[in-house]
Amino acid sequence: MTIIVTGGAGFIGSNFVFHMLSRYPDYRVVCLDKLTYAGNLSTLKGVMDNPNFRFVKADICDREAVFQLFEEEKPDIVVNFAAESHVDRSIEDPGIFLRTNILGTQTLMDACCRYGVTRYHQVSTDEVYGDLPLDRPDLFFTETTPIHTSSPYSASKASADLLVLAYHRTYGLPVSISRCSNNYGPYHFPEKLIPLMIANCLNDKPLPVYGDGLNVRDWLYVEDHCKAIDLIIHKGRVGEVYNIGGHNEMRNIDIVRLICKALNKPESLITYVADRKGHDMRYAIDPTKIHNELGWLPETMFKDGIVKTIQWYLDHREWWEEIISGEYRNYYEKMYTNR
Ligand code: NAD
Ligand code: TDX
Repeated sequence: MTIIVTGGAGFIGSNFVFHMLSRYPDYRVVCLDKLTYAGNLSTLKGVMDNPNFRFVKADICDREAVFQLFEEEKPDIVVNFAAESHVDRSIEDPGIFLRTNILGTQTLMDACCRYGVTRYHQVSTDEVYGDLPLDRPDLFFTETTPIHTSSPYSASKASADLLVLAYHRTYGLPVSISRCSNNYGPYHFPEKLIPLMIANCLNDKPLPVYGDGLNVRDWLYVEDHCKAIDLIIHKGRVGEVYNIGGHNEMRNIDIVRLICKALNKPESLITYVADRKGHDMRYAIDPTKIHNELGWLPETMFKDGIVKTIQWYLDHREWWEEIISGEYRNYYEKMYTNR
């Protein structure tokens, strides 16, 4: 069995590569990644010498490179994690999001059609459903909730989802889609809420909370997401969408306070800054379908996962310090100075 994992040098993709190599010692795992600002080869150093692993630097929009790789590897399964993934960057510069997230998906699926891939899996997001109001805790996203996007990022992911379903209907490509809630865990890029707050706390820097900090996200430990995708690509029904989430809703401000407490830093570091444009209020996934059909349930409770995650950032300072000392500094200044 050969699996191509795109975006495997990023946060969730790398965790998925580790999961697959250890769970299926007889599988070949090929990572295709452009190594954008969000991709890190150092993340994959522990598997580079594994004979079942191959890394290829390429853009999923580069037809020639993608078709060449499919010709060489004849993959059985393709799992597409490759994407521009940060909402704030999509607000500043939507173009690259449309290119990678939509046209890149098309290129991969064209190659899947040509080479008879038996499963194309699209890693999507709960953000395609838009947001829920804070005063309706009884409401959750199901797979039939209408698509209703807020940011260029979520619009690009929703467009890709529609294209994936169209390739299934029109060309008979055996596809599946998963829509997951917010992930956290090792190798999460420091531009995102949890790692940003951990890194800033450790450097005694202000903790920039958007708006009033009352927005709610539904957090899932990254390994649980990887296990869910593993189940879907092996046992999930073709042509179906599966929501993934662990009923773990938290307000942003409560996460930031928890991180301060865990690192023994004063809450006076918290700084309220201008809100994100179009900021979604609440995400909440109903994971009944994947539970009933595939028996998936999250295994890591947030109280344990966040302790493990904070410890990981303490133990891997060199990984994130290298990132935040490079080009990332310009990004941080642009996004946060005088905000
Ligand atoms: P990430 O930004 O950490 O990693 C993205 C990876 O894709 C990087 O390695 C990058 O180099 C690569 N990449 C970007 N453009 C590429 C291109 N044109 N060609 C090849 N590689 C390219 O992202 P992540 O947080 O790991 O998210 C992975 C996927 O999961 C995305 O599709 C995202 O939409 C989805 N998702 C993320 C979350 C979350 O909480 N992080 C939740 C639900 C869904
Ligand atoms: O500095 C910050 N301050 C702040 O208050 C940052 C970076 C974020 N926030 C808020 C915005 C959100 O309400 O924290 C919340 C989480 O923000 P992000 O980490 O940027 O994640 P989010 O916008 O929820 O999107 C994430 O989950 C869905 C991923 O980045 C997406 O790729 C995924 O699809």
